[in-house]
Amino acid sequence: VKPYRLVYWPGIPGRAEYVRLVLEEAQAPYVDTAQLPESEGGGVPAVMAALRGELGGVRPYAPPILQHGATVISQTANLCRYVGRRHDLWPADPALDPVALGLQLTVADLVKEAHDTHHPISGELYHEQQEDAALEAARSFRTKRMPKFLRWFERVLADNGGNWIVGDAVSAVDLALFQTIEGLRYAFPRGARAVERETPGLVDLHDRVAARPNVAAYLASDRRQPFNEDGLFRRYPALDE
Ligand SMILES: N[C@@H](CCC(=O)N[C@@H](CS)C(=O)NCC(=O)O)C(=O)O
Repeated sequence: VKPYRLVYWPGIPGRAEYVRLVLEEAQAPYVDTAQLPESEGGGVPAVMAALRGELGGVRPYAPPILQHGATVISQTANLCRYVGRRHDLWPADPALDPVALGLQLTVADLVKEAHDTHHPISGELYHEQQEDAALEAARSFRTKRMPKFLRWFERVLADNGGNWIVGDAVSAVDLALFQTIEGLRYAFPRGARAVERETPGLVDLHDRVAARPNVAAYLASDRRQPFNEDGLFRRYPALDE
């Protein structure tokens, strides 16, 4: 297997974490520029170089970015599918490919809405410049949007037999649901627990993903970065009240 190179901001798990989980579950060889010193081609300069188009191909709009041989691609869901397909972490049935992609993109929608609770006006402003709007956005997210998304995933999981969200085996989409639940629990400890009472199937899926040997080994390693207040999922207690 050609090694993968994942290009992402250092210091936060962020959206790259969705791709890392697929690479780790697959035991695929990869370099993570977020963990690499600048002197070895990592760090912020690696992201900036990729955004300038220096990896070749179409210059990416935003990280995470994946380089694999001559292939240079962006968009988290696209990366998860790309790696997943090469390592049996994506449904092999061609009819299920667009179905899985639809689910993976819906995870991305949920993640974007979770992110936008702390940046409801603009990603170009600091959170501290939009705190009042954030309170409002978070209330709506916790009470309406997050429950709507999670109840829907719960239904889809049940409709598929309860084991995996799509197809008959674990896929990148299951890993993404695991990571999203982790993030929601971090950002909204009270809000997430309240919804989880209604989504026992998703909680069970989360636990079964966490217990997979490759995932468990990754979670216990220093490659797994903790959530923090610079990332996608942030814990601002006021937003969970
Ligand atoms: N839809 C894209 C969003 C990518 C994205 O927003 N990346 C963030 C970091 S997680 C970023 O650096 N964005 C810069 C920007 O949007 O200007 C994806 O899912 O990959």
